[in-house]
Amino acid sequence: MTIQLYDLAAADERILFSPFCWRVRMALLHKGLPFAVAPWRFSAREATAASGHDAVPVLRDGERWVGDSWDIVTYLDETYPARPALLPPPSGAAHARLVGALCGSLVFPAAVAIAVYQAWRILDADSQPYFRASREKMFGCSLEALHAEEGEGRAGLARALKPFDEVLAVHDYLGGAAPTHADYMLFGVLKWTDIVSSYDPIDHATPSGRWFDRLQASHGGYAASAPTVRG
Ligand SMILES: N[C@@H](CCC(=O)N[C@@H](CS)C(=O)NCC(=O)O)C(=O)O
Repeated sequence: MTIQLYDLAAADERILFSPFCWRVRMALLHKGLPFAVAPWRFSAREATAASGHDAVPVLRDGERWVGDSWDIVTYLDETYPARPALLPPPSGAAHARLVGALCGSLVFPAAVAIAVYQAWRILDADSQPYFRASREKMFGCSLEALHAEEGEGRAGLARALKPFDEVLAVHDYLGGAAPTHADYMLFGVLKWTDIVSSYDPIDHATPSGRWFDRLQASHGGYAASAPTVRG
């Protein structure tokens, strides 16, 4: 049975934008595992109720449900060891966790200013009140107050990506010559901003911008061809 990936959808169900789901989507492509995407909404969670998880991504592989993007990635490496490793031993897991931690302290705060208000705008009407209330509680301010206009949004993201620019000026990928899950940890966050933002948030002339474009083009241009609010 094909793996099912339950993935957060906008009102337009072709627009799938969750940073955590993008991490998993790139991981599935990396493993070369066929999968089908099942659109999921905050207002309609029944499809994953049996999984015991109240957030996406959730993966269904045969009879097995797996939730949480990190747990899914470790599951994929454990279950499909003959396919390319996402967290290659001995250091792959620690390396990807380090990138995840840098995302948490640097990149997510910059991305939140670009993406959270703009994500609310594209949700289905039934999901919007929940999303607004939960995120305003999480961030302690209105979605509008959180939002950065284009100049400020792009500058904030560029600043957050400086440490990655230093690495990616020398190495094609955070994994070195080829991507690992360390790359997808960062890519997921940037892809979220790329999909929901009315302006292109990424400076494509920087090392991290060129790296983003390389990953966009990978797997037959899979990520590059994903619909965004800009088309
Ligand atoms: N730590 C989780 C976070 C997943 C997460 O927060 N997903 C969001 C969508 S981007 C969600 O489904 N939230 C459910 C909610 O807010 O009720 C992971 O890495 O998978």
